[in-house]
Amino acid sequence: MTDAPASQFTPRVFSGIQPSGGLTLGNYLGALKRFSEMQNEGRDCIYCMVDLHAITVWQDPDKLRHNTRELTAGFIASGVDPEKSILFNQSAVPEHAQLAWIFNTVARMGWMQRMTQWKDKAGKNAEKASLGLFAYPALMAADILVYHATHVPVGEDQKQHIELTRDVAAKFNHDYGVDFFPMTEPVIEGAATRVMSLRDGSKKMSKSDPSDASRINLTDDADTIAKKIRKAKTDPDALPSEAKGLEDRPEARNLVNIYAAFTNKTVDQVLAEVGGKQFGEFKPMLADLAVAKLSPISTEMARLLDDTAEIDRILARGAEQAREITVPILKKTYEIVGLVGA
Ligand code: AQP
Repeated sequence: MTDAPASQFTPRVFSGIQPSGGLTLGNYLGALKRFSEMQNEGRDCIYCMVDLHAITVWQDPDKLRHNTRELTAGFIASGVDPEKSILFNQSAVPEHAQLAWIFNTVARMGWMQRMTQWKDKAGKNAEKASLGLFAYPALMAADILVYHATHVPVGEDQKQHIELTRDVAAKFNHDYGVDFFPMTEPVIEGAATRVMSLRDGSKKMSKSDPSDASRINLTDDADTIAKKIRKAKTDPDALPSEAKGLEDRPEARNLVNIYAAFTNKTVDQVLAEVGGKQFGEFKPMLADLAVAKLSPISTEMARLLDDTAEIDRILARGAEQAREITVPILKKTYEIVGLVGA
């Protein structure tokens, strides 16, 4: 009665993105592009602006409001259709935080201390980090399990948090002698599950990196995108003709992965086309491709952001739809735990 396989549950996809800054190419290729593909495969999809996660590090309130609406516009402009998927912000569905409290009592301190994102973000200053940042993975487990979600599309960096979500579900099921929460499966697919910084091939591209040159923002104009790619760190060698030749060349591998993800090709297929080329020739090809793929998204985001009232309406409707699922699951959880009056 501990490991309720995802296959016993109605298939349901859940994922989220923090409104902690502007969207990056990493968020697009690692998450958003996959989100709209899964929706178009006819799956039952729920996507969330995880604003409660964002405030685990300081956010200026006005910027947080703006970023939440901009992120919503980014989802829609990337192909997530609010008529097909449920789209909302986390704080508007209180069951996420309520279930997270229960999971705070299930998860163990040692589990949280082992999370690499906690170690990276709290760094040497763990004493000064917020309690919320430490408990972040328990809230993430609640985000997923309050829908009994069976599949979570994420980038490689979130794999450890999904494993922790499975640990929380298994311990809850075991402690209370039930098969209530599923063993959610991560979906980590494609050539760009870990897009790296353009300035340092060993670091993830991130919206909160202090260097703007390290990332491509979805709101960057064509000239800025081309300039950032032209200036991306590389090595002096020509591109190899097989993926094996990219081992120990993290910056070269990153640019080829990005090209492959945009064209839905494998790295070997891309290298069969561009192997032997110098970066002086490959970078303009990549820049043209990135501009062609991202410009329509940034134009559509700007158009959507002209009408914030409409964005707020979409979020409010999504929250109502989400609560049709979360209210009964939280009620049942309270009953299992023995909380009176649920
Ligand atoms: N560089 C990346 N490559 C592939 N996927 C990525 N994701 C983020 N960066 C990359 C995926 O995007 C989704 C949303 O991530 P998030 O915003 O909730 O948090 P994050 O992973 O911490 O992203 P950032 O950009 O690094 O945000 P900050 O700087 O605020 O911490 C996830 O599926 C993630 O895997």
